[in-house]
Amino acid sequence: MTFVFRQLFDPTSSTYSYLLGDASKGEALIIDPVFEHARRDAALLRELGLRLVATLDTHVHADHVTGAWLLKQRCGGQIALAAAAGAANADRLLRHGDQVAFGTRHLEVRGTPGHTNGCLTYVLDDHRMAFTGDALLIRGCGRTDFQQGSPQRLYRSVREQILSLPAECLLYPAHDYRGLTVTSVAEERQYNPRLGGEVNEADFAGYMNNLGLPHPKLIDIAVPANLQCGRPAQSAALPPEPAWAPLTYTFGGIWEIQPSALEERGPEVQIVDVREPAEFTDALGHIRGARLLPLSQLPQRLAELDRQRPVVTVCRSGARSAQAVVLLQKAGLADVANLAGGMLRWRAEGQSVEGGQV
Ligand SMILES: N[C@@H](CCC(=O)N[C@@H](CS)C(=O)NCC(=O)O)C(=O)O
Ligand SMILES: [Fe+2]
Repeated sequence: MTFVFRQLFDPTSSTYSYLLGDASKGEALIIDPVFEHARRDAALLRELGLRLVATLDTHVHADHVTGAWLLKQRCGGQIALAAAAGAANADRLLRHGDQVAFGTRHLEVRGTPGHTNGCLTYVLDDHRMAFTGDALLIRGCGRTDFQQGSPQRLYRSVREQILSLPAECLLYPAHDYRGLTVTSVAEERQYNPRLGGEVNEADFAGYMNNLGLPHPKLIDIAVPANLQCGRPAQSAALPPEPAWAPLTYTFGGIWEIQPSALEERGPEVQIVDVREPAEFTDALGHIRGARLLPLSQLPQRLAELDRQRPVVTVCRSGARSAQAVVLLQKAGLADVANLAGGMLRWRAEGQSVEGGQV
């Protein structure tokens, strides 16, 4: 068996990325990479001995930034997505009927607009697997209320291009919010409550026009970023990889550390909590050894930090502490990272605190 297949997950946006490879030729594609996971994905390619031929986005995502541009910088290969997506910085603009090769294998490109007008589904050459993006989700489908969405177009796309595949064809979506990982044409034909069974186009449109979902939290950042294929504005000066901890570079241009990685670092790291004094001792508590330095006082109190040791900034959700990272970087500190998700994620992951309530 020379076909390599890996399903990868981004817990922040519940996005799946997919690595497909032909080991006999050492070539791979990645579908829907996520910006913050470019390092993970590059490491996996290296470990599997695969060269990245291209990244393929299924559409211009509204909830996360694509890793296409960052992976190209790290691994080479082309950036590909739909011509109809209207994005800059792509190397290859795909249309219905195109093929994207990796080694001796290829994906067929099918236009499946409706969630956005640039949505594509990628079907493996033997029709055993298809990557549906948000056109078809497991027992669901992408919303149609922004980015030129249209329930009528989505209905036809799914019925004509996806549910027309062989019954046993496995369907891999761009997201699942409940922990399911894969479905099949047969299952979705029978059980998809929006698009399966006897549901007709008018039923579907009525359903979709009344979903009433809140907009994705990151839509105002993600859509413009993805229209650049994930190339940051400050891309000329991509920083070198810090060695002091396994950090993730965010599209906003700062380094983040996960709770478990911070816990492992121990006392060599200075933890700076930038919340207000009352928050430091409220129900969330604070991390053992953290020093309280409210964001508003940080510029005046820089001298209290040891410039020889790495600094991790913390707040409630990770937003104010991201500002603190920018401030400390501007002040010339070299090794600074933000605690991803702040105290909320720290607590959610079961890390211990001082002064809080269980
Ligand atoms: N809560 C999520 C948004 C979820 C969302 O709207 N997802 C889009 C795909 S980008 C969708 O089509 N969801 C369909 C559904 O949830 O039924 C966020 O804030 O990022
Ligand atoms: Fe989407």
